[in-house]
Amino acid sequence: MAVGGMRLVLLGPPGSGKGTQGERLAERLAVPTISTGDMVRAEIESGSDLGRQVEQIVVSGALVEDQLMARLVRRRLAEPDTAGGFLLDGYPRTLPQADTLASVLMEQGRQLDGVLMIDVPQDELLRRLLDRQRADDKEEIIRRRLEVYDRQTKPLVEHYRNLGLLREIDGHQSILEVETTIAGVLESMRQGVA
Ligand code: B4P
Repeated sequence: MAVGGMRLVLLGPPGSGKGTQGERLAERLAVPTISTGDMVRAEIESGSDLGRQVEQIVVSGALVEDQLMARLVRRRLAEPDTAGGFLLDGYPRTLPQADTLASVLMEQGRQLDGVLMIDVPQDELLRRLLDRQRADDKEEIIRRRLEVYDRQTKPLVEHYRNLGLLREIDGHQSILEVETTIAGVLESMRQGVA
């Protein structure tokens, strides 16, 4: 498996470092990052009707509906820059989204190489997100997002473990240490030992 051509998913609770590591990793692997959080925020910033609708969902701590995310991700994965691999940051976040992703990739004759699950204890997640102060980072909303993660996204861990794709990363380390851990995991995937 060529590291440069990898098709990866970054999975983890809000504040686990998906966005932070995604940027570093995409540069290292020379593949585009597809951050659905960034896509959603861009839609909101555009001031479109859709953006206004989506904003209410995001600031409530809930997830945007699966069908809308499916449209955005399907369109993005059809772009030619993803032909040499990609890093999905924040997608899928529900089991139906995982099914959509599998179908889109199957239609394109591709499949995932791995799912990197970044694990961080809940009190540390709260601390990081309270420090960040984004519009959806008020304590009450953060707690809701963590509950939504437990209910809707956590089942993906078992799903991808059963598919043999899951690679668990200890995210409760410095940003640099997490980056080094991920690099080690990717290297062992490349050598076919993980
Ligand atoms: P996201 O943008 O994906 O929100 P996030 O989970 O909070 O971001 P992330 O987890 O990447 O942040 P990071 O840890 O890097 O989504 C926002 C919203 O969009 C969602 O709530 C949802 O409504 C909607 N949405 C997105 N995708 C969707 C989908 N597929 N379906 C439905 N809805 C969707 O950063 C957090 C902080 O921690 C930063 O300040 C960072 O500096 C810090 N940090 C990171 N690593 C650290 C470390 N090792 N040590 C200390 N601090 C660290």
